[in-house]
Amino acid sequence: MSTNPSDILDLDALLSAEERELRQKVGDFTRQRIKPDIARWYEDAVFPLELAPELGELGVLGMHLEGYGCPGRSAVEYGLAAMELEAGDSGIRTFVSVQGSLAMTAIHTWGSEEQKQEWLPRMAAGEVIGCFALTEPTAGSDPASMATFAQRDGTGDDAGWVLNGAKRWIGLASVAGVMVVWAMTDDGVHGFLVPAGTPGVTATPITQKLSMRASIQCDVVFDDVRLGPEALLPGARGLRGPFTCLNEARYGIAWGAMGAARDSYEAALAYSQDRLQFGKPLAGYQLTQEKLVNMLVEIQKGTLLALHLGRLKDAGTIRPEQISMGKLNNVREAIAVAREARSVLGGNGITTDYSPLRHAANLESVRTYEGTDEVHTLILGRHITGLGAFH
Ligand code: TGC
Repeated sequence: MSTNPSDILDLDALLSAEERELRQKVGDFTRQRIKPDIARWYEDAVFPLELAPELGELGVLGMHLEGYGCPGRSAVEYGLAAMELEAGDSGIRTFVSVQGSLAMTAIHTWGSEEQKQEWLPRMAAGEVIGCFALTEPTAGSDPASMATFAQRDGTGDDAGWVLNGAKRWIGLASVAGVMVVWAMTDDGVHGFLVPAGTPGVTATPITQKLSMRASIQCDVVFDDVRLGPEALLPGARGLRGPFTCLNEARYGIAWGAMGAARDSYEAALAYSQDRLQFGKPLAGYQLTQEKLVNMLVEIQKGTLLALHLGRLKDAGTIRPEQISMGKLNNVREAIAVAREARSVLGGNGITTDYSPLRHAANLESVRTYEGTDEVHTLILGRHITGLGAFH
């Protein structure tokens, strides 16, 4: 039986010794390398770039991918790592997701042998940062309406491409060594690898953010960007290309959100046991206990859901609507937990001395990217009714 009184369902017993060891290792990293500085990074709106090679060393970049220097760990281990990192901050887990689940997965799944050899080992080591450019200023939930266009630059097999358009909210774009860019062509949507420094590409960080401040999201413009034929991801055709990568990232979020929720709960529990009001600890009041219990119930249920999805993923049977349920539920509940935790902290909860309001603000982004609550609701609605209600 778990010795942790907050593990009421004894979820620890559902993990193997190897999984618990991985969780401990990534949790230690979060406690030693993220938590001591995260408030300052958040206030200063700084993404700690120096963590990239350390995260590579930790083995969490492209950790579920096989070969090419990638760690080849299980889906459950990847999920546990996402949960531990997001207990530090959603911005750090987002970096790991964009790098591994999106950019590296795109290259691993759809790239040529040369593209995999060129980029994946250095990305797994955190020496090269990748980004994933799908969303546009006017195409968020509806990527099929993207306007970014890649035109053939000549004819024949050695013809390259000319890329024009704009992308928005692209994580890590201004520090990326390689961009995975999804663009419309005369033959439908295709993916392209655009190395840093390619003429005609500009990436500008979006600075007016009240969420994800220890992270970078950019506007990216492609102005007559000339690419060779080798830039094309040969395996990807149509929106199935990017959506396959989004499945990976959405899965990781279902776990990660529970890390932010757990950290918020733990902050509220500790504070309530310490803080005296009207002569006794806050934790001794019925209203506080109800809040703590409600938080814990959702965290345990959400973690169990994430673990179930992980086991399905490792068995190779997971379906997109199952991932949608995990992402929708766990982010929605994590925000509620973080906000409730903030209320236990009273006025002190609005400072960066405590994590819950920072987590709640971050989770506003998490519930918006990789498919909004509304998109995942409608994916589930279509699944149960057979009727698409997107438009
Ligand atoms: P539909 O047009 O029917 O399908 C297009 C093609 O895609 C396939 N497909 C999937 N394949 C794999 N996994 C999935 N989950 C898939 N969903 C669809 C589908 O089979 C079809 O393939 P094919 O070969 O027949 O052409 O599209 P739909 O009606 O299923 O989708 C509608 C909707 C609204 C659900 C979809 O457009 C959607 O999911 N929209 C949300 C887009 C989204 O999540 N955007 C997030 C942007 S990326 C991001 O946020 C990264 S942020 C990280 C950072 O950079 O910081």
